[in-house]
Parts: sequence; C-alpha cells; structure tokens
Amino acid sequence: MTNVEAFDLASYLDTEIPQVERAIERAIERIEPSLPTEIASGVRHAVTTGGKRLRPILCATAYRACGGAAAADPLYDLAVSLELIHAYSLVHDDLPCMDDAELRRGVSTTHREHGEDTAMVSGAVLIPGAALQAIRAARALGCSQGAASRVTHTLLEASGAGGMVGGQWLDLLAEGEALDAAALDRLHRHKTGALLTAALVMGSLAAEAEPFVTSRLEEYGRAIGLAFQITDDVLDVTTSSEVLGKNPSDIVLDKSTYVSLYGLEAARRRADDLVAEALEALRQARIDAPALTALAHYVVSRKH
Ligand code: GRG
Repeated sequence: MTNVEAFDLASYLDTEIPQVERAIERAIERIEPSLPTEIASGVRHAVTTGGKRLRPILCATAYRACGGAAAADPLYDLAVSLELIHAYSLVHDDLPCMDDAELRRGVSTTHREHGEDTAMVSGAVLIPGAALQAIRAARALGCSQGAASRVTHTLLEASGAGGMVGGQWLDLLAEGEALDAAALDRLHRHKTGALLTAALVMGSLAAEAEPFVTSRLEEYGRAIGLAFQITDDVLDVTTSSEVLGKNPSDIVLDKSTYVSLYGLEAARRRADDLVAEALEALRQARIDAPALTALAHYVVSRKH
C-alpha cells in the first residue's frame, strides 16, 4: 500500500476544519468591536456559514510540508486570511449586480439575509481585515519582517487586479461570449486559481522554504486551481443545486464552462491531467506530503 492509499483524508479534514473554524472565530472577534452591529452580522454571515475551508487547509498543509513547525494558532490565523478574502469575494459575487444569487452554502446569501448595502460593506471590510490578519499572524508565527511582508504581498497580489478581481472582470466581459480554451483558462487562472495558488505559496513562504520548493508548490497550486474550477463546472451539470447549496447554475447564467467547451468526459480528463501535473510538481520538489497528494485528488473527486 502506498502512502497515499494509506492516508485518511476524511480524518485529516476532521482535525483541520475545527482548527480553521476556531481561527475564523478569533478573526471575527478581532474585527467585530470596530463594526456597527448590522455590519458585524453581515461579516459573521459571510464567514461562518460553512464552506469546505480548502484555502486555509492548503496553506497550513503546505507550511507543514515545508518543515514549518510553529504553534497551531498563529498558523491557522495566517491561513484564515485567505478565507476572509474568499468570503468577501463570494458575498460580492452573489450581489444582484453580479450573479444575483439566492443561495450559498445551503443558506440565504448575505444580501438576501442582511440587505444589499450591508452585504456590500461587510464584504469590503474583510479585505483590509484579511491583510491585517496576514501580516499580524505571519509575525506571530515567527516570520521575519521580510517573510511576513512577502506572505502578505502574495495574498494581496492574488486577490487583486492581477488575480481574483482581474478574473472577475474577465468573467463580466465574457458574458454572452463563447470563450475558447485559452480564454477560459486565463479567466479561471485569475478568478479561482490565483487565491488557491496563493494558499500554497503563503504556506511555503511562511515556512521560509527554498525558492525552488516554493516555485514547485506554486505549480501544484496552479494545476489544482484549474482542476478545481473544471470540477466546479462538472458538478454544476451533474449535481443538484440542493446538494451544491448554491444557485443559480452557470447554465442559467449562460456562462462559458469547461463542460460547454470540452464536454463532460473530456473536462474530467483534463482535470485528472492537471492533478497529475500537480503531483509531478511535488515529486520534483521532493515533498513527501501525503496530505497534499490526497488534497489534489480531493479537488477533482469532491461531491460539492
Ligand atoms: C469588486 C464586485 C467585485 C468583485 C471582485 C466577486 C469577486 C471580487 C471575485 C469573484 C471570485 C469568485 C466568486 C470566484 C469563484 C471561486 C469559486 C470556485 C468559489 C467556490 O469555492 P469553494 O467551492 O467554496 O471553495 P466554499 O463554499 O467551499 O468555500
């Protein structure tokens, strides 16, 4: 039996997720005192209503895979800075001026629950909140000033015009267009892939890994980032909105997807090829981390 087959991902996630949830609670408690009550409720709704917590888990896992051995609390505090950005992006993406979504993670979207103005502001406060969280946690983790600044820079760059927000803009421009593979890859490498990649790079930088290792983890992140989005597109047509806990679907939104481009089987094959690419990057870095291998497989085998 190989390490991967022996690795119990379900148990791993069962220990990781509570660590992430506790760090989220600490983050909210830090932000909350400066917020009006409605905005505090919006923030809580945005960040605590479930989710797979994949980005912080990838960050913490990469940190340990690179030999990082600091205490759990500051590590998950750092990792959760990614979840704060992710949460804001979902709140804003769900707004009436974007996807006009009713349901997210099986519950009403933040604007449906708390109103549009509150959702907008609750999302916005999470952006500087995440930056402060990252820089503070990286220092608490024992990173040098330089490493803490590189970690935070990575988060913000991946969140901005060259990453997630830029990808959102490409998505808006693509409305009603049939994108080819290169355009679809470009959009999703920005919109979805950048933050997932940042999770790996931040973990590696926080552990002060060799640049060669950080680069290989970046490749792993880029590969699983795209595989994640392809799987999202597959799930969008194979799984009900009740199970996915979100609506509307991409079909309703008339978006180009990997399934509309390749068909279901070829889309799945491309996602598998990307997982193989991710594993090759780990091999090149000589990273023996069964959790990272298992997480790469999970990205394409998940059910929601
Ligand atoms: C300035 C309005 C404005 C927007 C810029 C909205 C936005 C910022 C970016 C959108 C980014 C976005 C929604 C990307 C989608 C990424 C994605 C696949 C989300 C689903 O991720 P999961 O499955 O979600 O990890 P959970 O619920 O598990 O956390």
